[in-house]
Amino acid sequence: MASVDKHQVVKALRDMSAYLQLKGENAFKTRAYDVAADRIAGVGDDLATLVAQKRLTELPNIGESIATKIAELVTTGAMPALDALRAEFPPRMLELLTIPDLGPKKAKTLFTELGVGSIDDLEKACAEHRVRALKGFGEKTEEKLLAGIAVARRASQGGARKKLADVLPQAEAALKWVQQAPGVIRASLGGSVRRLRETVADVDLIASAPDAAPVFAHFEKFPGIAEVLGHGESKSSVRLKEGDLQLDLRVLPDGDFASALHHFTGSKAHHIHLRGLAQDRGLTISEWGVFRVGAQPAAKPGTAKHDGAQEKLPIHTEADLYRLLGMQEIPPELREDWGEIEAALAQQLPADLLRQADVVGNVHMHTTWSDGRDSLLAMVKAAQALGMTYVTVTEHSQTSGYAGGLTIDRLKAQRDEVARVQEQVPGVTILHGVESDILEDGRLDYPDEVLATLDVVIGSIHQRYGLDEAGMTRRVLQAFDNPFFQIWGHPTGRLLGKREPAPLRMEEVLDKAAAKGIVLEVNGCPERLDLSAEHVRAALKRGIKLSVSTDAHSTEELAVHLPFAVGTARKGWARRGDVINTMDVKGFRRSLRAR
Ligand code: DGT
Ligand code: CA
Ligand code: ZN
Repeated sequence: MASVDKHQVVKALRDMSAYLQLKGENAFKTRAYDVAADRIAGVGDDLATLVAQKRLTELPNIGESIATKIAELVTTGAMPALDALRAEFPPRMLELLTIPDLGPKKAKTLFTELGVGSIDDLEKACAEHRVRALKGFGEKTEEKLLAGIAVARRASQGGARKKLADVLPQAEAALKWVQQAPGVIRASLGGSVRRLRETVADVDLIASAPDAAPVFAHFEKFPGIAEVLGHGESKSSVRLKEGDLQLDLRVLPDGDFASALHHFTGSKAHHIHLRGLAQDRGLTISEWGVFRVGAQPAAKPGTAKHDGAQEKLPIHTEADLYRLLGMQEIPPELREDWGEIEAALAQQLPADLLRQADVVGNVHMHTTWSDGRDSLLAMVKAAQALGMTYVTVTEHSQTSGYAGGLTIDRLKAQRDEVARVQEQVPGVTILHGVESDILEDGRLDYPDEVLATLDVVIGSIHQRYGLDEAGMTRRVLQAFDNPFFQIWGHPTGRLLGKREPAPLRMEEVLDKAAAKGIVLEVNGCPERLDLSAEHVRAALKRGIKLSVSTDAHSTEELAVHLPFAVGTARKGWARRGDVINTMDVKGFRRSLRAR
């Protein structure tokens, strides 16, 4: 029997669907393959056994025809129907479908009209302006495709990095599981997840126990594991079914825990810088611990691993390690070599880095008045349950008709609802605001006399993302001139893995925001995380104030989004005093630009 694993079967079924779509087959037929792929991906039993016992069709959504093809692949290593389809197109045809916004119909046209059969071909065709000449395509499409190519390339190079929010729940569940393993003394997440990077490649876990074997045995029974990828003396790697996520667990004696945790937390750049400093002090830091370099390098046998290093120094906590180097302990989120090492040496790390408990006001939320899922009353009560003392209700504005944006009359009518709910929930101050579109010419979406009636005005871009850098920059600068513009919502408009940040001359825009007293939002919606941590840093250097916003469209999102806003702000070095919704409602209102 050919050794074909479930993964290959799933991929073959997905490819079948993609090729059939390229050929213009009807949606029922192509969807059947996708549904089958999902089904196979979730099968717990051994596929070869299912095939041998001819029980594939017992699975829901798997019919005779698809079952036969799967059986062929599993038993012979080939799926003739797929090979036939593949032969009709250039070998790299399917990579075109990894470009955002490029569906099978358009890909087919590009192929038949221009002979485009790969991402490289498409790039060339765009550069030579051959794409815009096609019917249904244009100059804008060409630009979009070029941007999409960049996204697709980055995704494939990074092995498709995953959004932090998609990974964190699984990572935390795995950590809990490991903590329950026999003999475990300490356990922690490490790597990019612990550093709260916005995207991550995999999950690193570190645990200490007197004996690693029983910990690994327990770990490898974690529900949801698709396969064990590898298993060594101190490391086990598994792949989860959900999201194809890889988990790496390291288990060490407790004496090595802190230095290993430090090592596997990273970042690489932080380590490299730190190791240079250590060397100057006669120390070496490695995966194995911290060592004082001896007078006679590499003299003793059995120490070859740490060339010339002899005395192993006791490190019980990460703070011990930093103390040895004469530094403040650096919080994991800051370990990117963005200047944190210099600051820690000078004892000048931000002392009051923002914490979630500091946040007392919920900024930016939507209710059933626009595209939110829950009523104002439900949202306010939920915010109160989370410890908020005030909220800003900020629906979409009239231009965003697709999102239930409010006409002037509806906006006025909402005042009554705000007053009613305020009576019902006196403990939470409700500020009535709006999330106004920034129109293409930089105007806001309501006349000044309407904006003047509101407590809070957030300005956001929701449409016309196609402007070039000059146009987009002009648009935002213009908007800042409106005296009613107070908070800049999800500033770059990026959607992780889907839409690039709007092209902006950010330095110039931040300078003007600082001069005008505009507050910048750190939007905690997991697809956005906008501002990014890097931009938070750049804004803070100019003295700009921030709002950590939930942009919640439901009561659940109030709770789920806040930690991501806080984490992103922290990663950008935001202190409590930099964030206006850590203040009480009076302080919050005073921090908004006066008009
Ligand atoms: P990721 O997985 O790409 O989202 O990012 P990380 O930072 O989690 O990277 P990963 O999983 O490859 O490795 C975890 C940590 O282990 C990393 O942050 C630092 C440490 N590490 C791994 N490889 C190296 C290396 O070659 N040199 C040094 N100094 N540290 C390394
Ligand atoms: Ca990692
Ligand atoms: Zn918005």
